[in-house]
Amino acid sequence: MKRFLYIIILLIGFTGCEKNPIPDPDPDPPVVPRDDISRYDARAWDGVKRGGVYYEIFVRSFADSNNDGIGDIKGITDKLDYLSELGISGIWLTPVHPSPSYHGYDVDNYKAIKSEYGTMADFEAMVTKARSLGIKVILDLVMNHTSKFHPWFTTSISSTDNQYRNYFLFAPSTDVPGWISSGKVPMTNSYYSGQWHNVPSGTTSYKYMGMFSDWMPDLNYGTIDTCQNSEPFREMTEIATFWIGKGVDGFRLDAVKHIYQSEDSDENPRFLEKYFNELKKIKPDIYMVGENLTGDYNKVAPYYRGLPALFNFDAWYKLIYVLENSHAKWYPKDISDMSAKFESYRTGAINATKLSNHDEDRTLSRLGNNRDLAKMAASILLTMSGSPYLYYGEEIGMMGMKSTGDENVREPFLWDSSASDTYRTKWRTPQYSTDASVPPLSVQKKDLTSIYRVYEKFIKLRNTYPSLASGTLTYPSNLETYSKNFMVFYREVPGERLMIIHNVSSTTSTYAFEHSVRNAIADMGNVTYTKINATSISVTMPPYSTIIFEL
Ligand SMILES: [Ca+2]
Ligand SMILES: [Ca+2]
Repeated sequence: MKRFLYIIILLIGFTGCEKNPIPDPDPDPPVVPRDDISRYDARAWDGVKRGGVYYEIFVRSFADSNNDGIGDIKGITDKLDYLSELGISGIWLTPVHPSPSYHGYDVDNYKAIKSEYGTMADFEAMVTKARSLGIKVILDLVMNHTSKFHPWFTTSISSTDNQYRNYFLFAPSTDVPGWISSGKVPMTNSYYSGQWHNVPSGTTSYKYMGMFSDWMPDLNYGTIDTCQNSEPFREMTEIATFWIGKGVDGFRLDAVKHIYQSEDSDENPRFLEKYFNELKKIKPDIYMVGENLTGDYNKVAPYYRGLPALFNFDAWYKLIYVLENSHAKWYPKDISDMSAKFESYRTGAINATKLSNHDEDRTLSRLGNNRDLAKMAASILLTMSGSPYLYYGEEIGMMGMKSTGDENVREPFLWDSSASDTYRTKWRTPQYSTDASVPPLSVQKKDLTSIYRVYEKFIKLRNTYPSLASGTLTYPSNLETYSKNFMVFYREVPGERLMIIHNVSSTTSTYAFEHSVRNAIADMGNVTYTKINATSISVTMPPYSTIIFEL
């Protein structure tokens, strides 16, 4: 840490009329393309996908291979080359199973592919190609509930003594609270009337529990001490084993804080621990990332007892604050504190960072359609520690707000201009991401100033430099002396140490410090720097810019 103390911070608002106190031998640097990665000497990427960047695919909206308007598995297969070139290490597919809903988070059959999405053979071919490209595949596993059309449920309601009755939670309509308070309903310790629904046929004098809605009956894993012996637990183990047999690398577990009713008790972490350990017997390197949707990382931390990775919604909410308020300097400390807390529950805890996902407003929309902020968000996400997840379409700045429906943040990916876009899905007419509002991927690939080029650049850097991919995160010890606009941190593995500086503000500033740097390896936003002497340097950072130095 001692080295940090040598940094002398001279953060001076530099608006053109103030004098830069540091002699600048090159006051008029040549104009270069704003996002030209070749300006600085980054190493060439060797093609190894070490960056650990995952890409969430909302299957229905991603790529349509057979022109029926609906995204499908073969469409994903056809676009794996694109994802590979982008440097994606793994893909997370939203549910691919038969389901009555367009989103699939209510499953009718966990061991099949929805016919609209293709066949099991299509799936196997997709996995084979992904593996050949070094891309991992994880599936969404919805363990809290099934669809109300799942045969387990339709059979369970038929009588009180059938073999599936205990798969779900029932109580007599006249006395649901009484049954809960007397402990006759496992997993549940309090009564919320909106979560109990009339059984539609058969045992109609009963109600069943459905946390989210009557379409999604909650599965019954029994008491936490015996859950591993329950039939649903055995079924879910068998289901995961089935997909592992198809070559998948792991699972994204939906709604893990709702499996047992109390989000804050140790029941869900204990349940997940049992489930994860059971599957490790089948696949020792199995990967699982859980969704515990909360704005408080302290509530997520205990879930690392059960799972190796959990999504960090709090990190995204804090980053929004950073970007909207140009208050950046503490963010590396926030992330470092979060990681330390997670590590206290699990050695090697994976901090699954993200911007928006399929349940949230799109990043660009959330940031007021400010493209500079969207680029800055990408640059910070992809240089920070953690295991970043990208939601499909973020890399081209797709837009969408949930206020009039979740579908608005799940719109068709724009591959090409509409006349020549053979893969564009058409199941829904987009409200936000239209030809008029979002340049398609084919256009953005050729545009040095596009949002896409920022994603491409920083994913490539993350794949090239092990320190960016998985290095330790540290930050200067004297953060209080820094301008709030700047985010400065270090990423390090043995033999490689990088210093990353982000200017999260609309003002050009000159950053002067005493530090020996070997060279700059990349920037965003036309950052220039001058070596004053062997141990000091001056950096001029335009608004919303980034520079990475090798130390
Ligand atoms: Ca299709
Ligand atoms: Ca539940």
